[in-house]
Parts: sequence; C-alpha cells; structure tokens
Amino acid sequence: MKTCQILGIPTQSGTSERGCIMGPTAFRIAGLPEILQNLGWEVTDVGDAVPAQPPAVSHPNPAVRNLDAIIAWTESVTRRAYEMASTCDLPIFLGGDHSMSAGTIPGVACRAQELGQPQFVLWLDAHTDLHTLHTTTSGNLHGTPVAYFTGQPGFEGFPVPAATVDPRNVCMMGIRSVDQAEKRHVAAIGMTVFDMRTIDEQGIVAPLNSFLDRVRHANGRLHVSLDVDFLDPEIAPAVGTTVAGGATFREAHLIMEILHDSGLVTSLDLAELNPFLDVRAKTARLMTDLAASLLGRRVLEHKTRTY
Ligand code: EXY
Ligand code: MN
Ligand code: MN
Ligand code: MN
Repeated sequence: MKTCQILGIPTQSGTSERGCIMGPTAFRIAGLPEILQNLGWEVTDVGDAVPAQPPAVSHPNPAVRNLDAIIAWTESVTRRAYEMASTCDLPIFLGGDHSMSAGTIPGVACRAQELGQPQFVLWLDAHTDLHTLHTTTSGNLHGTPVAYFTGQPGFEGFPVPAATVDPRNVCMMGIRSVDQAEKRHVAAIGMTVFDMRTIDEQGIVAPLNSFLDRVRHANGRLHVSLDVDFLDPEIAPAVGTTVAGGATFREAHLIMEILHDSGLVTSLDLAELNPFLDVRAKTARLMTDLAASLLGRRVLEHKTRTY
C-alpha cells in the first residue's frame, strides 16, 4: 500500500492577513486524511510543525515583516519535510501561508539529491512569489519562497537552503499578478511560466504535458505547490490575495487528474487557505477534493478514454 504523511504548517507570518493559522485544522475538519485513506492510501497524520527558536535579525529593507518568525519556520519545516520525504511515498504539507514552501521544497529537494534524482516543481499560483528580501515592497514574505528555493541571493539571515531547485526545473501555471522586480527576475533565471493568457489560448493539457515529459525523461521527482489563489476567487474565496480570472473548477481538477495518471508526483503543498475568509467551507472542501483527484479519485473506475 502506498504511504502518505500529512503535516500541518500553521504559519501566517508571511502575510498581513490573519487566518492561515487555521488552515491545517480546516483541512482536517474537511476530512482530508479519511478521504485519502478511502482512496487506498496508508495515511499518517504526523501533527503540526512548530517553528525553531527565532533568531535576532534585522534587515535594511524596512518593509520586511516577521523575518525572525519566517526564518524559524523555514528551519524547522525543512527538517520535517526531509524526514517525511525519506520515510513515505508522498508527503502532504497543509498550510499555512506560502512562506511554508521555503521549508518544504528545500527539504524534499534534499531527499532528491540523496537519491540522485533532479527535483522539479510545479507552482500553481496567481503569483510568482519571486521577491527577495531586497525587492519586496509589501514586506510579506509569502511573496518570496521561489527565489529562496531556487538559490537566488538576497536572503541574509536565512539558513543556506538544504538543497536548491534549478530554476529551469520550475514550471508555473495560472500566473496573473507579477510585480516589476519579479518580471525582471523571471526572465533572468529561466523558469517556465504558463500565465493565464497561455491557459486561455492553449488550455492546460498541452502545457502541462510538455512539462511532465521533461520530468519523466529526467527521471525527476516532482513537488506540486498549490496556492488557493491559483483558483478563480468565485470558486475559492478563502485567500487573502485573490486575483480575478483564475483557474476554473474543471481546469484545476483536470490538472490533478493528469498529475495522478502521470505517477510522477512525490510531494504536495496545499498553501494559503484562510478559513476565516471562507464561505460555508467551500474553499476548504474544493482544495480537499483537488488533493483527492491528485491521489486517485476518479468519476468512473475504468478508463473512459482510449489513448
Ligand atoms: N507580489 C505581491 C507581494 O509581494 O506582496 C503579492 C504576493 C502574494 C503571494 C501569495 C502567496 O502567493
Ligand atoms: Mn503563492
Ligand atoms: Mn498567490
Ligand atoms: Mn544583500
């Protein structure tokens, strides 16, 4: 039986909107562990991460918020993620704001390095989250994890990442809100970005399959990081950074179904759920259902298509 471990990461220090601290609880109340068990997975809920001791730090950019807390979470989450990736088939990380990925991704990438496999990342988000401590103007560090885990400079005071991901192995989908400094950075480091315009024009199947082919041919490990704001705010209101024009219900499920069929996914973040902003738990339920699609739930048991 395939094994899955679930870790809550109740951080909200990366945002200025309070409520993500309740994210892991909402996923558990929505029944995520039981739903995955019913899909045939052996599921262990390993509880919630706790931050390390926050260091005494300051930064010349006065906008930066909660630097000490984010460093403390990054340290402890990296360690937990590495342990999980070493002891189960599929670690699932329940956020918590997206600063969680400054820990989860270096942790799982460290395990990939040990196995001699390249780490790939599929980043599903309205935002590129590519600021550094120097370029952020909001000071909200959930806007920075991609720069950190791809090894960009500008993270004084942070631990050196346990392992970094080659930016050419990062694919982003759903992007529709990018700050000026991030635009320059995206072009410079060579990530693949399928923005919403590309999805409007080409759909999600061809772009996603082109990336999955690359992962497959490189015998890579694939981490999926799903930010609630990837989804259209009409179907997923429970996030502090909604951007109109996001992925539809079926686009999102189809991505998850294709990812499941690929057999390539080795770890998953469910990020940015803010239950305080939800409407009758619809976002918590949708995110849970998307995880179920990724872990094998299908409408019919048999294949309905011939390939
Ligand atoms: N780029 C904006 C900022 O840096 O404040 C918005 C970042 C939102 C980040 C959310 C998690 O994806
Ligand atoms: Mn994000
Ligand atoms: Mn986002
Ligand atoms: Mn510097």
